[in-house]
Amino acid sequence: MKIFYFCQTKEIIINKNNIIVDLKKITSQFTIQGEIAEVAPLGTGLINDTFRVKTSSEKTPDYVLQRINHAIFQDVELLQNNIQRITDHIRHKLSEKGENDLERKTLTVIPANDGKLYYFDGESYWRLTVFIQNSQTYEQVTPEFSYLTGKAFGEFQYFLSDLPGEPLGATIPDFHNMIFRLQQLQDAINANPAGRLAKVQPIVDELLGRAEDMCKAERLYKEGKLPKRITHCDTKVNNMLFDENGKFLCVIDLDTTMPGFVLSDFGDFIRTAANNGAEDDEDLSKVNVNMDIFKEFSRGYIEAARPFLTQTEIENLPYGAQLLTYMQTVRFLTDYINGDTYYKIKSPEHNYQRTLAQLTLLHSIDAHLEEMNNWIKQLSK
Ligand code: GN1
Ligand code: MG
Repeated sequence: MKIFYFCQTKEIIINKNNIIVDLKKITSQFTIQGEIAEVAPLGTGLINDTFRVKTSSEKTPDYVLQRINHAIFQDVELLQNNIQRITDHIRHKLSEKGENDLERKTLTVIPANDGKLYYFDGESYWRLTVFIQNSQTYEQVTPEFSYLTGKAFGEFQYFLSDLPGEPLGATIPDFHNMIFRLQQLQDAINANPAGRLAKVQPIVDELLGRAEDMCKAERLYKEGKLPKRITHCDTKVNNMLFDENGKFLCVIDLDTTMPGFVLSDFGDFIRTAANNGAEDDEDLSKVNVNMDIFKEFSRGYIEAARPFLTQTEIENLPYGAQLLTYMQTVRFLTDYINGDTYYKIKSPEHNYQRTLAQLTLLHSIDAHLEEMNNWIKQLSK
């Protein structure tokens, strides 16, 4: 869902129905400490709208205010309950482990004044978390920190492997189901609502030609050979916080943490962090896989996740990198054919550019697949 908003001042936004939203007023609907000094846009997410709320004293925390994209996350109650359960459980696990920087190692959800985990202003759903002090996000990570990031991701999945209570509900049904994503592409092709199909026909043909191979994970699942576990499902490198020295702090953007394949998390990290170019790079010559990052990340990940991973999961990790890059290509292309109805775009051809960049990365992963498989084989000995 494309959201038409722009910042008029730092605190006021005009939303798609031309209604003025006062972000300070929205923030005051939550049980915050201190006086609100300023609200300003934060981050580069493609789905929700995110703001940093600064408070006037050093003694009170800053906050992260988000307008939840309700067209995409239709069950906000389920979404917010999931996040609360996940963060509570991770906090419990970290304290069991003797971790002392707990406030910076997991998100803290701030309830609204009525006790709910979100606030509904009559049109939009909002939520608030504590801004993690001295934290930063990166669009890329060095090989040195990839090892630690891999370990942290393995640990994230490990921590959540014994989440008590009901299984987590799916916040977006079929989110990483390749069969479903291909069906969406097929629907877009059939409807061709923006008249863009002819331009992308060669890409469509190439992607559809690989469809059967790319549905292998779903087949393995149906045959009982690949389990579903709780996975993050959006392990872009910019969904992680690092401290002032570049060391991993915690995983953020927990909206899509739900049952899925570990291949998704491994693959999406490689897709975003081990790309020498950007996700939407205009200069395709920069887009290729960084094998140092791949190697170090997998070393860390397998070290932490080995206790619970099956042989099939380990063997298919490089396939996961291919699959998630293919899936993202399909998703950007589908949105382009549909006339840009899902992802925020910065220019009319942005989804086309993203499609080309992801397809280029996919070709680079294809070319390195054997090397990746050999590396994983060696690590799992
Ligand atoms: C979206 O929230 P954000 O911008 O990190 C998307 C992911 C895609 C990603 C592509 C709910 O993530 O699935 O991989 O963009 N999230 C949703 O950059 O669709
Ligand atoms: Mg994000």
